[in-house]
Amino acid sequence: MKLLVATGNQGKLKEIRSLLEGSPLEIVGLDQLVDPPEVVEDGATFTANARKKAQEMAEFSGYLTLADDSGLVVNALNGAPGVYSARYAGEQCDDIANNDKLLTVMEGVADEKRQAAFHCVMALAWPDGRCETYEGQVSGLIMHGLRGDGGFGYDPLFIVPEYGKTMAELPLEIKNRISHRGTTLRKVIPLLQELAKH
Ligand code: ITT
Repeated sequence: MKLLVATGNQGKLKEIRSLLEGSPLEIVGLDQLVDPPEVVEDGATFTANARKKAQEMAEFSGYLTLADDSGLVVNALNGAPGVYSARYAGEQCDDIANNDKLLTVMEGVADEKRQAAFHCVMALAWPDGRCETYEGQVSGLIMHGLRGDGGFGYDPLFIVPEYGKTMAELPLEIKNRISHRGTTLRKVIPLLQELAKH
């Protein structure tokens, strides 16, 4: 059975592929579709955006489709960057610019007020419009500088207290074990395995 993983983010795709390794699913990437539509992520919540991405791509492709909407929620910033995590420093920005902006706005925030969490919502959509969502989080703290070169996005700024390391310093296998994305995808896997049998 084929599963379209509807993400243009190579970091997410690598993690999802690794988490689904050994499953009977054949993973299809967006690069295998001809002229896929640009989905406008204008939802107010991770759930709304995840559903929109999954449903539009399932309808377009005819494949069972998995989409991930995720981001960093920082307590001292009232939940920002949240659903704007990918474009925190502007529409055409990259991870470096986003991390720079976060460090700048967090300047002067005391250590005991630097709590944050990565949130993930995954939507599984069928070409007939059905859609189910799943979610997961991981808590941590925002560092004062970058550390590590693994992962992607805000990983070098996000310290996981249990390990005393940033997400970017942890091997992929450990990130997947504890991350918002790993926790969420493990909730979807039983259904995917069931579907793969038919
Ligand atoms: P797609 O919509 O194509 O999947 P995207 O990068 O635009 O790709 P989102 O809208 O869900 O995806 O934004 C997610 C952003 O949140 C991502 O670009 C990172 O900045 C951040 N993020 C999400 N998961 C992360 C992780 O595991 N580590 C670090 N940053 C993460």
